[in-house]
Amino acid sequence: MEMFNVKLDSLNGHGRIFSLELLSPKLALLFSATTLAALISNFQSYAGFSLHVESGKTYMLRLINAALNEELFFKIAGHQLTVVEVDASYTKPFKTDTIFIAPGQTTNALLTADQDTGKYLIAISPFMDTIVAVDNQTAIGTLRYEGTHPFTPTSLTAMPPTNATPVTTSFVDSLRSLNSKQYPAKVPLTIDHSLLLAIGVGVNPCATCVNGSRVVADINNVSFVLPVTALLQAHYYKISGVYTNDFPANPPNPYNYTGAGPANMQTTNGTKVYRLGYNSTVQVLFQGTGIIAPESHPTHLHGFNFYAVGKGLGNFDSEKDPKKFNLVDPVERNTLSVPTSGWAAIRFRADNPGVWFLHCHLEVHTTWGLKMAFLVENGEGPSQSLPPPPSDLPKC
Ligand SMILES: [Cu+2]
Repeated sequence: MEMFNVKLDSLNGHGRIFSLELLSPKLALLFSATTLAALISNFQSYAGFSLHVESGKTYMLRLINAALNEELFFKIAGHQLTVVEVDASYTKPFKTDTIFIAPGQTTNALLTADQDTGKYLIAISPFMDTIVAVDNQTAIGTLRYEGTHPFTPTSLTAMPPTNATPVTTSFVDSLRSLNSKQYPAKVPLTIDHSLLLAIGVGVNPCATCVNGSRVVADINNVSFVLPVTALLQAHYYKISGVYTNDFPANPPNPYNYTGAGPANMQTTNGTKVYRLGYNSTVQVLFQGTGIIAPESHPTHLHGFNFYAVGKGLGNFDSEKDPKKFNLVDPVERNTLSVPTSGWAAIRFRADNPGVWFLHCHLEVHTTWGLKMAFLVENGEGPSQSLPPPPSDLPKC
C-alpha cells in the first residue's frame, strides 16, 4: 500500500497542486526507523510513492492526516515548506522544515523546487509524548526532480524523535490567522457561554470483560452513548427520549486534572447535549487530564470554525491565563491538539443552527465516548433556521 493517496491539479502553468492524504505509517509502507537506513541504501530499486517536480517551480501540497490514531510529522529532505492554510483557513505564511498534523486536520504548504536536481526523501512518522504505545514506524516516498539520473542516491533527512513535543509546540505557535482587510479574524470578544471541558479517559465496570472493567473516555465525566435515532432528526421532529439537554458546562467534581487523578475513575454514560441560542458566543476551555496517562487529544468541532485563542501546560488558571489569550490574530481552524497534560481555549460564534458533534479525532477515544454535541437553536426566519431534511433522505 502507498504512503499517500495522491490527486494532481494543475496550478496556472507554473507548478501544480498535489493533494496528499497521509495514512497511518502502519497502513502505509512499513519501515521501522532502524531498517529505514538499510532500505534506503538499496533505494535505487525502490519503486514506491514518487512526487515529480521541475526545478524552479513552486508547488502547493495539500496535506490531510487520514490516519485514525496517529498525530504525524511530515518532512521533505533538504526543503523548507511555507505553510499558508490550515483547515481551509488562510494563515500568515511561515517557513518550516517539519509539519505537525493531527488526524482530521488539513495543511496547505508551498514547496519550491529550489535544490539541486536529484531525489529527496519524503517521510511521515508518528508523534506520541506520553507512555501510551504507538507504532514507531516511518513511511517514506521520494521527491524526484525532472532530469534526475535513475541511480542517483536519495538525499535523506532525520525525523523528529517520537516524543518531540518542542517541534509540535513551535509549529503550533507559528500558526496565526491572516487577519487581513479581506480576511479579518472575527474573534468573539464578549462571551455568552463559557465552558470548561475536562477530556480524557476513565475506567468503568464491565461484567463481560476479562478483568471486570474496561477503559472508556469522557468529557466532564460523561461517556457519550450514541443514540439509535439521529440527534438532528430528534431535534427537528421534536422526538423526546433521544437525548437530554443537561450536558454539564463544568466538571461535576473538580480535581487536580493534570495530577495523579481521583481514586474513583468511573464515568457516567449519557446522550447529553449543550444548548446554545442562535448567534451566541462560546468559549470552550479544554482541560487535558492525567487519568491513567495524560495524552494529546486532537479535538474536532463540527459545524464551525473556531479561533484557538490560547494554550498551555498544567491546569488552566482562570485568573492568569486569559490575560495571555491572543484575540487579535489567533489561528482559525476546526481541529486542534489539546497538549498532553495541558489545556487549550477556543472561541466561536454559534451561527449555524443544528446539532454538532465535538469529539476527539483519535478513533480509539471517540468510540470510547470522548464526544458531546452542541444543539444550536434557530434564529429568526428561514435563513437562521435549520432547513428540513431532503425529500430523498434514506429511511432506515
Ligand atoms: Cu483523544
